[in-house]
Amino acid sequence: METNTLHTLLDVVSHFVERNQVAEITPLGNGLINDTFKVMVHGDEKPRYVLQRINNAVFTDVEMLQRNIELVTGHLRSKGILTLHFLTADTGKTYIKEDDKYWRVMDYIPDSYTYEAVTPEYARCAGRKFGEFEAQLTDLKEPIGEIIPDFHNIEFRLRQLDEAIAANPVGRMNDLEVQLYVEKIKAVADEMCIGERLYREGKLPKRICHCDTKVNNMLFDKDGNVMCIIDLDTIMPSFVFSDFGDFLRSAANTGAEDDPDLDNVHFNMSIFEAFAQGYLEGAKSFLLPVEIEHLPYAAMLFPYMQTVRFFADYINGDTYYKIRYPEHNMVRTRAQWKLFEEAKAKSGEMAEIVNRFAF
Ligand code: GN1
Ligand code: MG
Repeated sequence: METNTLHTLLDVVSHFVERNQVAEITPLGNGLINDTFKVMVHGDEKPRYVLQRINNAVFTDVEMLQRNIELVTGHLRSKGILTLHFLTADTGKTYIKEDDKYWRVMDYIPDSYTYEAVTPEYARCAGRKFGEFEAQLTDLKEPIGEIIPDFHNIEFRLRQLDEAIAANPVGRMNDLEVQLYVEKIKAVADEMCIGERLYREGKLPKRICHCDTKVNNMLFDKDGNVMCIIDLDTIMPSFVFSDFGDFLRSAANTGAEDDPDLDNVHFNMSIFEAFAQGYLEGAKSFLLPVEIEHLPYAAMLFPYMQTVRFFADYINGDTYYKIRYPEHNMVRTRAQWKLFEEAKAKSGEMAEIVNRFAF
């Protein structure tokens, strides 16, 4: 928090709320991109607002970012669905720019909880909610901008990896283990690009998706019901595989995303089964057979894509993801690869489960 002193944070917040209302501002959550804080107001026991510094190296078009979010939240709200609400600043916009930094403030949703791991029961509920979320956005008339172009395009991510390998800016390609991972990743690259091929052939549509359905991007109430889907920055047109795959990448992993002990990392089929059941219920009104058939592929694709992304960042010298120690991105790479291999081994079983619930 070095650059975000309390004084700066107070200055920023005062563009959105009365400065002398604010009692305390402290860090919140563990996202890898934006910096997030909770804001306490005098006389309240629970936080009132969430303050966020938008990472504009990642989200370069903040105007489009907030426009997308306002369109989506407005649409959901008009259907009576609980969603994030952003405060309008004294500039008339839902964000401010100060010293080349971008900030926004949203209402804190009280009595809500986030988890890094869930039970099958919670996963079923999350699946239904993400399926419904996509269904609720199918009739959004205004176009949503592609806030990070090619965000979940695995062909693009593989090209970025190739560029990192060729540039080798910090010499990490000299390591034997790194070279081995390059080989392993390339050996399955072709089969992992089937989604993009189907899209080019006109067989697979894009939908408005959340594109960051990590388990910690949902708020649950104390009984395990999903209250609200959060972290709406990456909402954009994508294959439904994004939302299905990224939830399982985080929730079906019995270990941590960056688990240094690979014996902890397994793909939990009970979570897959429960999530698939919930998701198919929530999304059945619009899903095409080609989307349903490829859900097991989605469960493999996301650990694979995350391996490629963490690995490219490692080779690039850690310029994208926040890291806590020098080898962090390599540790993440190993853990995501292990998860990918397990998911791949279980894809037949996944297909049987999907068929059971879908047809
Ligand atoms: C980032 O911001 P956060 O931590 O929710 C990333 C996701 C990755 C994830 C890996 C904009 O999400 O795509 O899957 O880290 N978001 C962006 O944990 O790159
Ligand atoms: Mg997040």
